[in-house]
Amino acid sequence: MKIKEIRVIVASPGRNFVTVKIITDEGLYGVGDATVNGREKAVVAYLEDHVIPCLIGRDPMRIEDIWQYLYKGAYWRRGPITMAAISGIDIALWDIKAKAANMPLYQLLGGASRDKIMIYQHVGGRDIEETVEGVVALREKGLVAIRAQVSIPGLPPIYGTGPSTDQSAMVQTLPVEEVWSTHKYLPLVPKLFERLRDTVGWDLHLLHDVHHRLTPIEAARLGRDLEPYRLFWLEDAVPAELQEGFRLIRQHTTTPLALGEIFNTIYDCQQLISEQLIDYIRVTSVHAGGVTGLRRIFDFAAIYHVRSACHGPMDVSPIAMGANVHVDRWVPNFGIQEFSGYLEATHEMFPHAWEQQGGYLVTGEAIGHGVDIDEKVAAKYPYKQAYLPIARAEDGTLWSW
Ligand code: EZ4
Ligand code: CO
Repeated sequence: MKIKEIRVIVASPGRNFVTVKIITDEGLYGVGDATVNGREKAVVAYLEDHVIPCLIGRDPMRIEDIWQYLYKGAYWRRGPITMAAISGIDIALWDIKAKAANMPLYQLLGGASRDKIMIYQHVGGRDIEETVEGVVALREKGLVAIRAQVSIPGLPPIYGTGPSTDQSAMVQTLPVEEVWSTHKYLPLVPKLFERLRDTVGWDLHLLHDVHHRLTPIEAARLGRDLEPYRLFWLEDAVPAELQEGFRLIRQHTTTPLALGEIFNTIYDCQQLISEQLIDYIRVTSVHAGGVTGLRRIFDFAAIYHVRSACHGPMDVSPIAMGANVHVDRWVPNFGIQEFSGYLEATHEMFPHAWEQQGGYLVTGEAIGHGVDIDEKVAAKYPYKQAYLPIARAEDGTLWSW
C-alpha cells in the first residue's frame, strides 16, 4: 500500500478546523485533525509545503517511521505547529491501519480496558447563583463530573468564567482584550465551591480551570482553600514552562493538579510527571503527536501514578476526539476526558461513531477511529480568521491565560 494523495481541508463549522485526509493507492483513506486554534493557516502551510511532498509514495503502515521522519528529520523539533502537523498525519495513519486490520482503533492499541469513558463538561456563570444553577442542570442530564467557573464581580465576564459555555461567542476577527484580577479572583473561587457542595452534595466530581493565571504561591493558597470541597482537580494553575514551579504548589496542598492542554511532547511534562508534581496529564491527540504521542506520554505517566485526561474543548475536532476516546478506551491509567460538546454544524461536517451517553462517551464499534469528514458540508463553511481573547490585568499588564 502506498500514500497516493494527502489533502488539507480547512473549514469553519462554528469553529475553524484543519483536517488531513490521506488517500492510499488501494482506495483506503484516513482522516486526522491538525487544528491549532488561532494559528490554523501556519499548520496548513507547514503541511502543504513541507510535509505532504515528503510522504507521497510512502507505505502508510509505517506509522512510527513516518512519525520519526517528521520529528527528527525536520531538524527543528517540537513546537505547536510542527507537532500539530505530525499529529494530523499520525491520526490519519492510525485510522488507515485500523481500517486495514478491520478493527476499531482501540482493538489495535491492545483492546478495551473499560466500557465507557467518563467525561467532564463546563459550566460558567455571571455570579455564583448562575453557576450553581448550571451545574444542577448538567447533573440532571446525567453528568458525573463538571467544571465550574464564575465571573469576577466588578469585572466583565472573561473567557473561561461565564456566562456562556458556547465558546463560539468568544471568537472574534482580532483578539478581544479582557480584564483580569488575581486579587478579586482568589477569595471568590472557594465560595463558589462551598455553595456547590452545599447544593449538590459529595457524589458529583467538581473541577476548576485557572487558565494559567496564577503564580505558584497563589496557586498553593487556592489549592489549600479548596481542600474542604474535595475537587477532582485544579487545572492549569500556573503556566508550566518552569516545571519545577509546581514543587511549591505540591508542598502546600492535597488538591489534585491537572496540566498539559498546550503541551506538544513528553519533554514538556517529563519533570512534572517524574517528580509526581501533577495528578493528571492533559495532552490531547491533535497537539501532542497523535495516537503515537499520547501512547508514549501516558505509558510514561503510568509509572508515576499520573492519569490521562485529554483536552477536549470545541476546537479539538470530532476527529481528534475520536482518536482520544479510542486511546481512553485502552489506556490503563485513564483519568477522565474533557468534552465540551460541539455546535450542530460541527457534528454535520464530521460524522462520528463515538457518542455521548449521559456522563460518558462510548467509542462505538466502527473500524478505524470512526470519524469522517463530509467534504461537501465543509465547502459550505469557509475559513474565517478568528482568535480567542487576550487577558490584561486592571493596570493593562498583559496576563497569562
Ligand atoms: O482554552 O481550547 O480546558 N479547556 C480549555 C479550553 C482552551 C481552548 C484554547 O483553544 O481551557 O477552553
Ligand atoms: Co483548560
